[in-house]
Amino acid sequence: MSDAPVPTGPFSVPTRLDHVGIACHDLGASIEFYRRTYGFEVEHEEVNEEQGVREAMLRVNGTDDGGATYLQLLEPTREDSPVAKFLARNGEGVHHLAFGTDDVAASAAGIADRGVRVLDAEPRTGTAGSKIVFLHPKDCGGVLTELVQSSH
Ligand code: V0V
Ligand code: CO
Repeated sequence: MSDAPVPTGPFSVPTRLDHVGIACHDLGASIEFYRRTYGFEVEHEEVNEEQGVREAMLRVNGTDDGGATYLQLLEPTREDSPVAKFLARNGEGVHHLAFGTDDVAASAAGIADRGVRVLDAEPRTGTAGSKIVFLHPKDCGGVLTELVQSSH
């Protein structure tokens, strides 16, 4: 066991699992799989040109901070995008985890202080106007990790 303190503050710690990002070749087919198999419905769909994805958010459950937990289905819009690269290497599957926080910049700064590389110097625009940053998977046990602050 490490002697390092468990982070409880003063930085803004993530409070929930916001979404699991899943890379797929065909967004429509993937949406249909989750609808048919589990009954999950699309709450929001958009194209994010900066990230090179067409994506759908499927609500799984609400959370006690008033947020929710989603599956985020991701289809690449261009060959040089992170999701296209991931699909070429691994095929379809889990691409990232996203933790929800009330203050993404403060959370990222606190996590950077703990020696984890934050890939975005400034938060970028995520789904439905949210603010997002990514943490390097090599510093997170092989898990590409996102921090997200929702717009509402
Ligand atoms: C790459 N690697 C991963 C990974 N992608 N490991 C775990 N999970 C992933 N998803 C590993 C890869 O196997 C290599 O390991 C190493 O990282 C370098 O990967 P690379 O693809 O060759 O190189 P990079 O450095 O060009 O790209 C990797 C990173 C990139 C993670 C830096 O994908 C990135 O910046 N991702 C953040 C943006 C993103 O993913 N956007 C799409 C979701 P070895 O072979 O060296 O061991 S957009 C989204 O979620 C939105 C909009 C939202 O939530 O609202
Ligand atoms: Co995401």
